[in-house]
Amino acid sequence: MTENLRSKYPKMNDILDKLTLCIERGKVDTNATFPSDMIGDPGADELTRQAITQNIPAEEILNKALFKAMKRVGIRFRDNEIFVPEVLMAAKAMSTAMKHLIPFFDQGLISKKGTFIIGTAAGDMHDIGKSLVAMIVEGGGWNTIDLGINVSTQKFLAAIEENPGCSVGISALLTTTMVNMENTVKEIKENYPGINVLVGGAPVTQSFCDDIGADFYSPEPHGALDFLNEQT
Ligand code: B12
Repeated sequence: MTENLRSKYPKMNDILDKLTLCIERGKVDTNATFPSDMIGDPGADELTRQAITQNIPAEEILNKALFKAMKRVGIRFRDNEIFVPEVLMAAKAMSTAMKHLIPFFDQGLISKKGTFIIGTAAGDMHDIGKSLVAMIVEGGGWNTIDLGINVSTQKFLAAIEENPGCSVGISALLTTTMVNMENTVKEIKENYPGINVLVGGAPVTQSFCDDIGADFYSPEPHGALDFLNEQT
């Protein structure tokens, strides 16, 4: 640990704790200038490589650092302690660390909890909230497929067909596209009754969720992750 980190976090002596902190704070690598109080410290990139070199099992790196950090990020975002830019930086650090773990997934040494497909309702170009949900859910250990914005019902159905047993998230930011969300939910429920459909976005409410027959509503991403984890 550098002097800088040691003085700030005197009890932090485990590499996984350091990695957790780097992801939570969005410290990508040594050269990163964000966050400013960690300039020059090793980041998620170096610490993940170091953990692998020290033969720490990939699953342990994932559970005790990456997922732990993103869980904290989700909770802090929910509680308004951090905001969109901090979540984006944490997600960047997380994906930097994940790149080193991909070979372990490929070898079947670690696995994801399930598949979560998410997209913004047809006609809706708003991206930010949907992407935050995707990042927090992915950071919670779910294989997350982001279909993007303006996603037609057909595209959702095709993705479900390709990923049996998945869960689906739909985001809408416009009152006009809430109607499209409703149609998509109906089609999904008619064709795949067992699939859980989560809905969200600024104009969406619990009563709207109930009315359209969706399974879960949350005003923030961590709620979605909790719901998905409860289903496993
Ligand atoms: C940024 C923005 C844009 C950007 C979008 C850029 C992008 N890459 O996303 C641009 C400029 C493109 C845009 C365009 C338009 N916009 Co706009 N936009 C906004 C704005 C300012 C912020 C939206 C946002 O990103 N919020 C931040 C994110 C983090 O919040 P969020 O999306 O709600 O997501 C959170 C939760 O809702 C939840 N969540 C979201 N999705 C999901 C999904 C699931 C499954 C779950 C569980 C949770 C969840 O988690 C997220 C994180 O906490 C809002 C105003 C506002 N303050 O909300 C207007 C707003 C949504 N826009 C509006 C309008 C009218 C438009 C336009 C029609 C404007 C125009 N005349 O062209 C177009 C529509 C284009 C289209 N067809 O979609 C209106 C909608 C009014 C309405 N009631 O329908 C708003 C409310 C502004 C206003 N007050 O008039 N917009």
